[in-house]
Amino acid sequence: MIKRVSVAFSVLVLTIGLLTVSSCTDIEPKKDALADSVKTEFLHAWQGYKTYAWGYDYLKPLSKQGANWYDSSFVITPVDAFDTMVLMGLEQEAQQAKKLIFNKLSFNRNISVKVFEMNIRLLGGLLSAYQLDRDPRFLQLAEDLGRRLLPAFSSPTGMPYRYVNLKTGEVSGNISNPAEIGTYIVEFGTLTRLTGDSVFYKKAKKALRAVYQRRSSIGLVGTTINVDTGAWVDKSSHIGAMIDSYYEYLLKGFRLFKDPDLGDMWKHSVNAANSYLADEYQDNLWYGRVDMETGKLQKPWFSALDAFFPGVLALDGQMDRARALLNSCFKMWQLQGIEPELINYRTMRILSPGYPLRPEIIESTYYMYYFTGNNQYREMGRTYFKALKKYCRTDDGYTGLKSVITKEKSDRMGSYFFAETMKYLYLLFSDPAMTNLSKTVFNTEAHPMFVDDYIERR
Ligand code: DMJ
Repeated sequence: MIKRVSVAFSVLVLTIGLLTVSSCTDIEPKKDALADSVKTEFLHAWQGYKTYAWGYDYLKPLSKQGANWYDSSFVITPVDAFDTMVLMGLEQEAQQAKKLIFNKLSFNRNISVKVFEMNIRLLGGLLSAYQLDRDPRFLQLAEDLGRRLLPAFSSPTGMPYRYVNLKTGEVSGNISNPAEIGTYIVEFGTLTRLTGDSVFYKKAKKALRAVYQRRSSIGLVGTTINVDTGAWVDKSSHIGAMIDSYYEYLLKGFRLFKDPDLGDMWKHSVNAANSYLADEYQDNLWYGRVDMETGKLQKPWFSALDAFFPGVLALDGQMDRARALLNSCFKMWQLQGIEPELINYRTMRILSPGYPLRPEIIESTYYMYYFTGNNQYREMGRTYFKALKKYCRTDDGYTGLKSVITKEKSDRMGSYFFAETMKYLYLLFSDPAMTNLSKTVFNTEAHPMFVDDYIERR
């Protein structure tokens, strides 16, 4: 039985899965020295946030000041960073973050927020924090937020509006997309498990299903949809921005809750994606942008966000595809020594040159290493880490790039750098037994949720 401690560092290895040793421990289980270097760099970034942005949503590392998403702060960086600190064993920093969260975070505010982002970063972060730390205030905040997001799901189709006012429940934004509609089941389902109130799971599942039911005759979904009428607005189909985590949550929802409906939806959806989006070009596997009705290729484009897909394929056991697609992603990274936002994979021309510290390629590399133990993936990780330090490190943290060609820096250290980029790098270099992916599901912001071990610990 797990003992409650101030911040549950000793709990962590138990919770994330050391007790139930992962399947790949016999392959290459050892921790790499780079895990400690990643931790050092995490601390460097956190120090920058503390010095210049304490209490704000995120740090602008070049102008050395904090900034918020809305008129006032939701302390998004500390919430996103907390479970990574726990994972890294940074007790003091986690205590600082925790104190700040409880001092500053409240949701009773007359602000219209983006439902998707509040869910993946804040609700996801608070739920993981609660499951790791057991301080009931994390769960109280999570439940309060969850209830304030519920009015978003009041559309005639059950698909959520994009924005909701946290105080009044007023909604807006009826042209949404599969990702912003279908990325709730992991967090809302966990909230149902922890509170016993089924409303969260039901709303999230209804929304996911509403997208799925509107798939085309060949099984694909489009980019934008009207949540009032259920009519598609943009019928371009792909695995990138605005669709990505819809796929991710079909599989992860199934793994977390063992709900066969989600498993069926995932199976049919991924089969359609593999049939119509996959594009083998000059011996490299990519996933392109096609018409959802005909499957006809519209744009041979691949984005940094699409690089989450090898990880999801690996989680589903589709290792050959996962391996091939990650190799393509790595080629994209190597074009300029760090990953551009968007390329044409047939010409290998860069269409959008920014790099906002994205984690997806690192996330997929972590999954591949976890499942194969092949050192090739740690080598990829070394390449990412070296490039991050070379191009994105500043005196006071890390920042994105405006252009991977010129390497000119932008001025933002988004909270997902702490939640995802550093966490997946750390996990990649840590003993794989630190996590047990048959017991743990990371939400799309890399906040861990646990399959079956937390109800009895409540
Ligand atoms: C994160 O906030 C989440 O991973 C989301 O699903 C999309 N991508 C960003 C980071 O790139």
